[in-house]
Amino acid sequence: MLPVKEIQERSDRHPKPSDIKFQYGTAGFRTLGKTLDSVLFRVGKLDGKTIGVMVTASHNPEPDNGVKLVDPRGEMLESSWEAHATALANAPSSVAFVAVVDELVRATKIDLSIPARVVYARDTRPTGPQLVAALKDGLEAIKAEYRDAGVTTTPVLHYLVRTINTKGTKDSYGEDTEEGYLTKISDAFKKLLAGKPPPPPLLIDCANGVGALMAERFKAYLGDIFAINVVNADLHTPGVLNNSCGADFVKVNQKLPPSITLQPGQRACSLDGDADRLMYYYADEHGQFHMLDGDKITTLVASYIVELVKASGLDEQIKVGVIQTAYANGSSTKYLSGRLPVKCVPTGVKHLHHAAEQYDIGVYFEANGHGTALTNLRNIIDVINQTVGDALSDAFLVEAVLAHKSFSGVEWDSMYCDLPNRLVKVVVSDRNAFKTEDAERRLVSPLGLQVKVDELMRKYGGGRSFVRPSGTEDVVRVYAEAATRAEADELAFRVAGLVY
Ligand code: NG1
Ligand code: ZN
Repeated sequence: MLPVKEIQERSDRHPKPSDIKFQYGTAGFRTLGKTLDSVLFRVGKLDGKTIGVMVTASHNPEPDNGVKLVDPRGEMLESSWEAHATALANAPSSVAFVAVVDELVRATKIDLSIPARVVYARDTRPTGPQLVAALKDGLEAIKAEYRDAGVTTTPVLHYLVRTINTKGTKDSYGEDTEEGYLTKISDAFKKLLAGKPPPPPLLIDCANGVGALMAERFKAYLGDIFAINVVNADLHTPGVLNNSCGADFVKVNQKLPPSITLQPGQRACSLDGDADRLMYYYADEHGQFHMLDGDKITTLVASYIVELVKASGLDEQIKVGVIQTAYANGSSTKYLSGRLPVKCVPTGVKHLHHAAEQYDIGVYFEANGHGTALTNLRNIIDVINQTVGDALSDAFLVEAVLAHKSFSGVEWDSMYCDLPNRLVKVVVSDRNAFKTEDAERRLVSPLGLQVKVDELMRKYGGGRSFVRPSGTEDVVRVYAEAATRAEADELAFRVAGLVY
């Protein structure tokens, strides 16, 4: 039996704002932190296994907040659950909410005698504690068992969900603690590096977010094999989170955060606000900044894995593949396509992850640095968080591969030359009017718009552009790349002009 009265009473304490319709987007529910209280109350899923709830808005500004739901394997929520979560979040009243819960229990044959189990965490946003309190209230209403993982990174939460669910089984993934996470990743990194000269010290920009806590803690586990220098680690000054620093700032502005100075030849990286995105860069001998984004990481890692597989004579047995989205730089797709299978899927880790599972080793990084490699090769498997993109473990993997290949940033960067590109946001009255096909590379609605985009593209030799609605912000995104910086900018702004 559902504890109807209890759920209804508690739900009344977290009313849904009547003017808002919540959408489960690319990576969960995301909006201004203060409007999300009712969503948090409502997301606690009813099931026997432990699921994760991460309260974060990732790379978005500090006043925003959101929820990412983590399935029992530690991966992103299965898409069939998104519809349920959306219905729960949008029920207009507590009575309607109970009805939706009731329907859900029936439709998914949930056994109410088994308590729901949830582990949750939050990043450092000021609205986090209030949202976690609403979540806790929701979990108590359905008599769930819960564990508060405190303030930690998204990848740590994914790790905890996976380890809790596999504890004591043959699939055990490690100790279900932060220490377990730190030990697993640092031990594997040390094994991967064995016999190689230690990498140069790495500067890590933590976006003034929760990644700083984990980066600091790694120091004690890495000993003297790898020195990390943590910067942008201010977790107290209001307004600094993701502000003029972090992975998204670097990717969008294609420049160094103003707070960082690099010596010629120095390599560094930036995380986002919940430490699941990674952006690398280096200064050349003239001190000039060069960005090494998710596509460059894919290329480095995938090529290295292909070499390993070939060297061990297993290329017939082990299928290696790369998954990209439409945002991957055209040069990276060209470079990779000549060497291994490359697939394009819609934006969002859930699509990438699923496609990567079709290979023995599947590598995916979104251009913005969100990604991982799914593999069965020991050591690599352990240094990479297998459940989700993990900026810190990805950085260790990059360093290990660079050490094996004796590459500096320059050699890595020269694997291919990025096509100049531009990403712009367009605010429209209704982003849901924009529908796409072909892994988001073409518009099917509004009717006739794609024809106009095609016409424009033809004017730019080697130009490519596409339009899609964002799943995390109330905007439409326009991407363009072309042979020169000026052409890429012009194409992007002309296509954006069509979208208004
Ligand atoms: P949307 O807002 O759907 O474009 C953005 C990123 C995704 C992904 C999600 C989740 C771009 C162009 N889009 O999605 O790649 O990382 O956020 O955080 O970078
Ligand atoms: Zn993130």
